[in-house]
Amino acid sequence: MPIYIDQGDITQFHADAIVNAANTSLLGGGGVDGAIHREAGPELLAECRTLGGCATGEAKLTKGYRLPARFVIHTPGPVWHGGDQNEDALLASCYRSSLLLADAHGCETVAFPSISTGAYHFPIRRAAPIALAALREALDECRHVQEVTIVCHSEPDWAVYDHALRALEERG
Ligand code: AR6
Repeated sequence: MPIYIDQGDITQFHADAIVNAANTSLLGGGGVDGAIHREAGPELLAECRTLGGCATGEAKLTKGYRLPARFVIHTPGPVWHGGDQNEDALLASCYRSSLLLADAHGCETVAFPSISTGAYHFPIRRAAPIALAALREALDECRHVQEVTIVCHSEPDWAVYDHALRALEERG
């Protein structure tokens, strides 16, 4: 399965597209969103201002400006409200929408952060298998994407995704 788990700073990752765990305004914020805007430079915010925001679970694409990545795909993840507010389906939709949008722009390599598991408090042990299953399913529909990497910021987060990937591979 062409899905890999890495640890580091996604802003430094060399891929055709990196995904941003954004908010619905698409006008920047903290966490990985703040880091991506800082590294990309002010042109990124200028382009984001033209997009008119984005619904939770959907995705919009911009250029990557000063980032190594050619494109940034912005997707607002669900805020965790306890699990009965459609959070699982919305999270899966973030991964699916982002991957299909990257594919529609001819991307071969795409990197994701762990969407919603920071400021939005989605429990990471629940998020990881949802993310991986959604990516695996969407990969079947891709014409261009050949490699997807989830770039975890911390070692404990990396371990959660690595474990979830092994479990998915073992189940086949
Ligand atoms: N590279 C990779 N992962 C990172 C990086 C980085 N440079 N920095 C943080 N992370 P969060 P959310 C990880 O809070 O939960 C923003 O203000 C972080 O450790 O960035 O979807 C937006 O504007 C965590 O595992 O995103 C929204 O308002 C993961 O990225 C809100 O936060 C996601 O944490 C979105 O919250």
